[in-house]
Amino acid sequence: MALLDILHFPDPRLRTKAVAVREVDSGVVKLVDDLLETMYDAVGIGLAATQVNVHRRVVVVDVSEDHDQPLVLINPELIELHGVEEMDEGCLSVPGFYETVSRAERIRVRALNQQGEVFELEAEDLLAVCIQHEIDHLDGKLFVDYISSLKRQRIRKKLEKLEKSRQKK
Ligand code: K1U
Ligand code: ZN
Repeated sequence: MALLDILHFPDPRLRTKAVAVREVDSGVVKLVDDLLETMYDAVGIGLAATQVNVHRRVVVVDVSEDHDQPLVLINPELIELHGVEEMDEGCLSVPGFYETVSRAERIRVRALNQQGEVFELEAEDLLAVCIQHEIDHLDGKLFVDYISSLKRQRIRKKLEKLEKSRQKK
């Protein structure tokens, strides 16, 4: 397993649309393991392959308190959306910023698991929000796209400044 570098907003690579996985081969299994290791190390509840500059439709999620219930979604598709819920979201690619976003409160998602088998899952609340957030990453979308352009610009400037000061070190 390996720890992968997470891209930060406004890196344009985060805007890449990921391509579907054709076969869950050993490369995809390794990617899943590396995503899980990277997500747990960064203390996140989700991570999409896009965030580590791999443009394949693979995400991992774990919203359990003990970080022991990993969920792997390969080629995830939202097949049902119900209700609306507002929740504060963060993102490992937008470190240090949290904003309120409106999303579906309950969803049904279809995906492949790490064994390449199709499954469907119903989710609500934080799990539903997290899955929608991760699928957005695969489509090159970030939670900051749902907030005002003024707020987004402020976040962009702060993260650019931080990145410049990191590069000087
Ligand atoms: O995609 C990511 O960058 C992961 C992101 C997922 C997410 C968080 C909150 C709402 C929707 C999606 C994170 O995990 S950021 C870290 C974070 O917000 C968090 C960490 C532990 C518990 C609760 C939230
Ligand atoms: Zn994110």
